[in-house]
Amino acid sequence: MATFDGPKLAALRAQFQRDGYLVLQGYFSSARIDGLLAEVARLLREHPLEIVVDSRLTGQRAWWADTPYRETERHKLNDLYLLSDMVRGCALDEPLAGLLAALLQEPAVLCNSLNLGKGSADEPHIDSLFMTPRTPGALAATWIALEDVHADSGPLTYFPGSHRIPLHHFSDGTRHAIRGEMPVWFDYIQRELKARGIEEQVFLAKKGDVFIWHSDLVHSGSPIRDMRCTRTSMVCHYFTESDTRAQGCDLVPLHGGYWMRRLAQPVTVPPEVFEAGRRFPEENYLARHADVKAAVAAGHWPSGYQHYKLHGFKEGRGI
Ligand SMILES: O=C(O)CCC(=O)C(=O)O
Ligand SMILES: [Fe+2]
Repeated sequence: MATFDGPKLAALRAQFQRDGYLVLQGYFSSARIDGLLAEVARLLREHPLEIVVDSRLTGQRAWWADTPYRETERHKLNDLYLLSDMVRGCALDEPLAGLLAALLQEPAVLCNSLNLGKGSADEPHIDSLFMTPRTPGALAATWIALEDVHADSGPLTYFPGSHRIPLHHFSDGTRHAIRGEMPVWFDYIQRELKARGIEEQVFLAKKGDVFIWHSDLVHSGSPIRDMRCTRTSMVCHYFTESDTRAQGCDLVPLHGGYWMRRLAQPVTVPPEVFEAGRRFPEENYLARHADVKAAVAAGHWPSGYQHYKLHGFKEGRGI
């Protein structure tokens, strides 16, 4: 098992500050990764109505039970960490959690996980555009290779040192992406990368390698040249303890860090689905919509489900 003593941690931190990323070769053993893959398969079998999936083919978000084209593996399985001790145990593996704390300069809070069966083909971006930390820079990501990466599978790419490019501000004054303004961000970043002579690097990972990147490091899932190639991986994001406490998040301690206990991403499905015998997740719906919860408590609605059926679905409220 990898361990990081004081001098090693300091050296890794200096490297991360300079380059915006770290590679931990062979951090996880092959057996550990096999255990994680078996756990993912088990979760899909046992929790098809809890796992929220973004399909790369249809652009739709749905529960695994309702995900079309499952066999293509072109989807992101969101937040398996919410359901699994083993996933949390890998994302906050003890030495890794210590390293993340050294990089973030305070305990790391695991706040999402994504499991991919294929390359993401994500355009170059920085994660702080979409998961904008309260404190600039207070976000890190880990990327775990669950198999050896083939050059044609759409490997992860990154731009060393690009995290030092000053952050772009959108027209509302924030650092959070506005979809229609992304071409402006893209032009800005291309210009800055060119001016600094920063070139794209391809990460041809081996099973068990871990890549850690900074909140503002430019990276991408390169185009997939051979659609038959899988590229099984797990990505996790971490905010800091002080930022998440300031936002009132529910934090559960693990290995010197925390994982954020929260609801899964919201999904909308036609209410008829629940007439056919599927259980409506009443508690989640009420927890997500305080106004409905209050209306049910006051007797204005018999249940959250009745509200969803008559209004919530049409209003686009998530379950
Ligand atoms: O695995 C990849 O291709 C990149 C995923 C990514 O950029 C992310 O989850 O932030
Ligand atoms: Fe990303």
